[in-house]
Amino acid sequence: MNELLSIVAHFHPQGTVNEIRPLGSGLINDTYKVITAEADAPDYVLQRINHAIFQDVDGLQRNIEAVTSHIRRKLEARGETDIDRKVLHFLQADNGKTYWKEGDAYWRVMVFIPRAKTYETVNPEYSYCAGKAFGQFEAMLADVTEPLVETIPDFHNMELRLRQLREAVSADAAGRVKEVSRYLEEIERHADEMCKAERLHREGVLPKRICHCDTKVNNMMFDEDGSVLCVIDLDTVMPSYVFSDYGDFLRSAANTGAEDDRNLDNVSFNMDIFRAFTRGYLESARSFLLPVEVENLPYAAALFPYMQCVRFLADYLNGDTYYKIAYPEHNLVRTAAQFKLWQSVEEHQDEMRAFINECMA
Ligand code: GN1
Ligand code: MG
Repeated sequence: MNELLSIVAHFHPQGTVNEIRPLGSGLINDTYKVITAEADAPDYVLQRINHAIFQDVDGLQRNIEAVTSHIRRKLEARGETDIDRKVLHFLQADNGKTYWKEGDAYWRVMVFIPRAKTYETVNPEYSYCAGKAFGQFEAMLADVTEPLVETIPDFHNMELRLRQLREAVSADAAGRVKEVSRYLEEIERHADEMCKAERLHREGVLPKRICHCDTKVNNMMFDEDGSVLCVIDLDTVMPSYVFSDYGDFLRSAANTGAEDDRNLDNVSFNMDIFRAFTRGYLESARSFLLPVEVENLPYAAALFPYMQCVRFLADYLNGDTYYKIAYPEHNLVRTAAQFKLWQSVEEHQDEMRAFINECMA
């Protein structure tokens, strides 16, 4: 607590800090809530940025500042109210930056958004709102002029993720390859078709746009009435295919089970969530989406559980060096659950295509 307090002090929050306690369920950064004593002083969120993963912290924070100030200007121009609950606000530290380096750790502080909720699961009504919100998020960011860095280069590049898996298989650092052959075979059988986005991009037909790239359902803040306040966890905001935001939301929200469900009978693709989210997303994004982007949304829905399966499996084979785990076989359980979800998504390809055509008609 004392160490955390002295870090927070570099950001000069309003009020007196009463308590600092762990917050959220992210797999990458360490997050705390900073609670102040006075009723009129805001609470804050303190985060240690995982700079083993985000190696260019300065570039990362410059991205976030560009994006949040851009959104703030748009909301002001639109005459929105309650703007401080609709876009994140990062405090400046003594060094004039929105992060502070202490020893070899990097920290940042943002204002805590009061009376907002996050969910691990959502109903169709909330999914519709989420779809609209992500479409609007992408639309608002279409005219950012500052060049953004890729905070993790090639983050959602399926070819790279497969290469990393193959390297993990060859190294077999944890001696686990023998346990996972059934996953490896099935992944390899579909590898080419899953790398379609990279091919379309090389052919010059699929653009990169500024996307959020971590649209898990728990990265959205909802207001008490179910409307979306804002999206959080902006570390991965960078140029990518729109498939990223569309696919990763469905991967998390349309899973009838948990991301790491041990009971695979719980895991399947929920078409009601799919329909509601897609309807919302297309309403706000159809004005800028190209036909190639719309046509490939069912592919995107399959791509993300597939990619996440590949990433969890690679981490399992590497001996759990990337994702936080709660028990030794956690990454294998996650792999199995994402694998099952991917298979379930594949069964719905035709139905998804028909629904999207209906929405676009
Ligand atoms: C990580 O930070 P968090 O927990 O929201 C990961 C995502 C994965 C997700 C899987 C930088 O997100 O890409 O989809 O876990 N973020 C990074 O739950 O790798
Ligand atoms: Mg998160």
